[in-house]
Amino acid sequence: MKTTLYQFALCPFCNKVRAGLQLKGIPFEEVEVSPRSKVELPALPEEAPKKVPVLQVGDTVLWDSTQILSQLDQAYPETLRLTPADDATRSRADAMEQWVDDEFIQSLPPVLYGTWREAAQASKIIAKHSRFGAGEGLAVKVGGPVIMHAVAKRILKRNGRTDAHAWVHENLDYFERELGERDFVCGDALTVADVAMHGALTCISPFPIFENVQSRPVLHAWFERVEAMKKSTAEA
Ligand SMILES: N[C@@H](CCC(=O)N[C@@H](CS)C(=O)NCC(=O)O)C(=O)O
Repeated sequence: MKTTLYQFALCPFCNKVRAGLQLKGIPFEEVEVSPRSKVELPALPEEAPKKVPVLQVGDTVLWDSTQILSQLDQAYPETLRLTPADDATRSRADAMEQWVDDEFIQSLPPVLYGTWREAAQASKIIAKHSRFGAGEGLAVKVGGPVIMHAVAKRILKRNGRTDAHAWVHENLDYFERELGERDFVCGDALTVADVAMHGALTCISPFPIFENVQSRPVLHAWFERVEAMKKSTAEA
């Protein structure tokens, strides 16, 4: 069945779905969506927000990263299962996936573009990876830092935070504590919780903050473990 992922290259939710597809060994095509017009998106039902990721499997259009991952287990039952079968493990995996989506991903923009220097650097990285038209790309490089800086400040304020880096560090500490000495968040088997965190971290890998991930032995070892699984699925 032809499978197409409609995405923004640097969207954490899209990276989550991409990681899920790769870990399951499902071949797929990627379509980079224009951030403003989103003209590349297939026709969506009325109830679906005009957001990425969108996944088209044959004639079926799926949206929302969490929904997509759980539907993939049903659509491709013969591939690696990402949603645990037993209720207790399932609820832990779901809770951690939600923590990544609602808390961890929220804390990223302020470290990616909280200072003017970070915002200027981030806008160049974003313009390079995104499908902006020539004029739009230039506008992102020039005007982007101002908008990004304002967004970062607003997110910090809304969450009652003043120090963006301390917030992300607290979140990385929390994830490492939850991982403990396990190979994966829920134990020996990889679940949607690992896929969500791996996607979010892949998305920040082009940015300087990623050095903090690599300098944490526990987190780094876990990240590489998931990477290795992706590679071995691709080679199989
Ligand atoms: N809950 C959704 C969130 C998706 C989302 O917020 N996507 C953003 C990109 S990171 C988007 O498409 N934004 C474009 C817009 O809101 O116009 C999911 O998990 O897929």
